[in-house]
This record gives sequence, structure tokens and C-alpha cells, in this order.
Amino acid sequence: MKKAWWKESVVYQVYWRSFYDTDGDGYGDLEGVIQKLDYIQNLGVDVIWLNPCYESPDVDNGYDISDYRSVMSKAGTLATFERLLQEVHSHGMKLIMDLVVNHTSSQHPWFKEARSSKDHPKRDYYIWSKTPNNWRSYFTPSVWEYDETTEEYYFHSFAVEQPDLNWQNPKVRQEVYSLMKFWLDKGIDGFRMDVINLLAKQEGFPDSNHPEDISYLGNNPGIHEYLREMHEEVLQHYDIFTVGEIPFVTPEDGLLYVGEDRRELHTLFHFEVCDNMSHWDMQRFKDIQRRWYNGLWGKGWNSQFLNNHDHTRLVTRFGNDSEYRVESAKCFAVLLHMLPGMPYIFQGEEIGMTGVRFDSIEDYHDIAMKNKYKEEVDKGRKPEEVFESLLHLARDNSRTPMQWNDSPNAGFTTGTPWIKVNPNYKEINVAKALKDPNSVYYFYRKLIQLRKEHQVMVYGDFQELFEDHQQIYSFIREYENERWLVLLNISDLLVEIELPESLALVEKEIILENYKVQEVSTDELKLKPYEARIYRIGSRG
Ligand code: ISL
Repeated sequence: MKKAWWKESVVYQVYWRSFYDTDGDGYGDLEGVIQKLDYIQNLGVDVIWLNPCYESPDVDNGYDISDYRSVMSKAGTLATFERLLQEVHSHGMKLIMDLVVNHTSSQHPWFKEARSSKDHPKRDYYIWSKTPNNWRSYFTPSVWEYDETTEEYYFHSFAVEQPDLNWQNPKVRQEVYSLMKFWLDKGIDGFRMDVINLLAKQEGFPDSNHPEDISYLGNNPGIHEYLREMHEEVLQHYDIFTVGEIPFVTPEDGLLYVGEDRRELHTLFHFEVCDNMSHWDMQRFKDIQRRWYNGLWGKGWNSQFLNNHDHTRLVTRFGNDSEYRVESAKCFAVLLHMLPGMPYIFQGEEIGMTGVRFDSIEDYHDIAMKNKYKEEVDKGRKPEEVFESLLHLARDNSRTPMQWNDSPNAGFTTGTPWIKVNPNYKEINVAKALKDPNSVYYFYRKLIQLRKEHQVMVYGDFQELFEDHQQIYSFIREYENERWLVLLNISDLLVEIELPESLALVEKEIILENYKVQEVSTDELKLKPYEARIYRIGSRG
């Protein structure tokens, strides 16, 4: 197994618009990230992933970029960004930026020019057709939008305001490589690449028999040639870290993106958990982990995340955000940090922030939810029923402001926050977590610290126990002379298990637990709701 700094890293995702507002406009800003760097550093993380802060009309919270070389005024200026980068480095951390190059904003000058006439030299920067096919986009009923001026349709995988770039055009590719160098030459440490497997499109756009399954948008012929070219022209010249956001991918195809001999990307986010598993499903989760471990181990590197700015907070979605909020947050923390692959923490996860549930569609801002709501209501469905059906997975669930303390607006802003603060901020906030040695925060910190001291958490192989158990997830990580046993009760029940004889007899030393462990070296164990334990175990008995 080849060692690398990035394999040993823990990533912290900063959704800056909801992190900390220093100018009172209700949006977090880059200055706010700078002011909170001590907090992030104290958690012990190595890399910060910053969501897009480029110039943007902001219809999809920065994922619709109108100028790749400037910073949107809500976030600050290019000078603030440069200071942030310098400060991140002087705090001993690294910074990766979001690279969003599957699409631009419809306000990008390239698109304005492209749509101005059929023979404009930039026409081929985007994808045009005289006739639409039957595909859906992520956010709208069709991937095609009619353009009145030139009487053709343009292609968009997301919102109408996010036209897809035409990667077949070598000029587009060169534009992208050049903007990547612009940021890399400033000294950033890599990219999280937004829907990077969507760049190549299917030749001829054939109709689909199942248009609701939008996987036709990704993994199309040509994608690996583009990524290799990007590697050749840009990535290989820098000591950086790249993680591709890759929906609709199997472990077999995943390896084509991150295989160590492939010269494409370092690691990926697949969506078998966050897009496909709406509620906790133990057997399914185990199966996903098993397949990805078998598919990648020793050949390519995996990433682990249980929520982000697009996905409902993990305690609300997978754990229990009322009675066992703290216990379940810690239990999933052990899962996140002990599974093979690098852990990604989404801001607020480290204090066990919960998903929100607002009363009205007016309180939500996300374009995905707004569009879906309108589409379903327009079909004649009852508005209340549509609203209710969208709540569980609403992307705004995880986008509410970071809860710093119990002062108004959770200490996030002195103005009016762009999205309402979760009303539970008096109970759940950073100030309170920092005062409580048993908080979720200190538990995350401990796990991150352990990774720095014990390479078994990074390079240890993975063997499962209790494979068919409905409540218990258990596995051993083993590296050189170190063997760690992980026992998780991912349920609201008290569960009793008996360790296999081979483990019952060996010595066990507790490394971390989220309840006070009573019994130590017994073979019969009673695990309380969401109880999590990590043991160091002796060599085979
Ligand atoms: O949000 C999702 C499900 O709730 C995902 O399917 C998501 O849309 C998809 O993974 C792509 O996400 C990324 O690109 C989008 C942007 O809206 C997301 O915020 C970003 O993470 C378009 O750029």
C-alpha cells in the first residue's frame, strides 16, 4: 500500500455562506472563515474543502459560476481569498476549492456570447440541438431549454440557469485547464470536482426507456480521456489532492477514476449511501461498504461521508436526533472514522447539529426543492402533501447557519440570516460543546487525534464480523502488529451479542467508547442504543 499525505487526512467541509458572517449581510463570508480558523485547527483536521465562492448569480448557491477568476461579493474579494489561503497554511492546514466545470451560469460571458447567434465562435462552448430528447435533468423535467434568439435548445444537467459546457470542444478544455492553473498557482492544495463524471455526454442523445433514472447523464464514453488530459496538462504538475464527485458509479467503474495506475483522480465520492439510501438500512450499508472495499482496496482510495451541503444531517437522517442525539452522533462518528477511506466532516456535524424542519415552502431556498415542489403542484398534487414528501431529504436541511452560541441567530450573524437558524441553537452550539468534556465535539477531536497516532485507522485492512446482524456493525482493522475491533450498535435497542471464541479469549483494551464500558474482557456483551466501542485486541489467541 503506497502511503500519501492525503490518504492520512481528515477533511472539513466549510459551507462558507452558513459558517460565520462578519459584515452583517446575513451571509457567511471568507473573512468569517479566517476568524474561525483556530476553531477548525483545534478540531485537528488537515484539509478544508471550501464550497464555491466564485462570482455567481447564486441560483444554485454558487454552483452556477459567471466568472471563474473572481470571488462573489457575498463571500469577499480575491484579496480576502488570498489571505484565507495564507492563513489556512499558517495554521498548518490545506485548502481545496470546488471546481464546477460541467456547467457554467447562463450569465457567464461565454454563454451570453454563445446564445447570441448560431455562428458565434463561442457557439460550440455549449451543447445545442434542434430537437429535444426525453431526458430529465436533476432539477427540471427536461435537460433541454428552448432559446428564442437562435431557435435551438441548449442542454443543462441541472437548472435552466446552468447550461452544460461542451467538453468535446478542445477550446473549452483549454479554458478550464487555464482557470485551474490560475487557482493552483495561487497555492491552493487541490480540488473537489463537482459532478466530474458528467463531462462526457452520450453521442446523439438517444431517448431513454426510463427517463426518470437519470444515470444516462454520467460515466459516458470519453470521460476518461478528458480526465487523463486534465491530469497530463494540469494536475500532475502540482502536489495536490483531488476528489471527484461521481454519482451513479459502481466500485468497478469507480476504480477507473481513482485507480493508482490511472493518472486521473485521487479519490471519489460515490452516492450509494447519500443519494440512494434515504433511511438507515443496515444490510444495504454493509453491502455497500463490502463492495467498495473489495473493489478499491490496494488499488485506489475511497472517501467516507454521511452528509454534506446536499444531504440531510446524519443524526436526523440515519441516527436519532432526539433521545439519542449525542449517542448516535458519536456512534456514526466512529463509523465515519473507522471505515476504510478518508473521512469528511461537514461543518456542524462535529457538534451533532440536526436537520431542520421549517413550516412553509417559503422558508426554503434550495432550487432543487423549489423546482420539484412547483413541478409536482403543477401536476395537480396537493401542496401540503408535496411539501411534506420533500422535507426528509431537502438539501436546506443541512444548510442552516452554524450554531456558535446561544445569542440571537446562534452567533452566526448580527443581521438577518439568509436562511433561518435551526431553533434548537440554544441547546446545540459550539460554545456549549467546548465546555462539555463529553460533547460530540471532543469525541470527533479524539477520533481525529487517534488517526494521527495510529496508522491502522488509515492503512489497516478490513474484516467484518456479525455480517448478517440487523443492529450490530462490527469489523476489525489490522495493520502491521495492530488490530482494532470496532463494535457499533446502530439502533435504538439494547443488543446482546456473543463474540466469536477467537476474539473472546484475546486481550482487549478499550481505545474509545461513547458510554462508560462496564465489562471489559467478557465474551458476552450488552450494547446500549447507539453504543460504539473501539478495542485494541491482542494477536490471535
Ligand atoms: O443534491 C443531491 C441530492 O439531494 C445530489 O444528487 C446533487 O445534486 C448531485 O450530487 C450534484 O451535486 C453537486 O452539483 C450540483 C450542486 O447543486 C450541488 O450542490 C453539488 O454538490 C450542481 O452543480
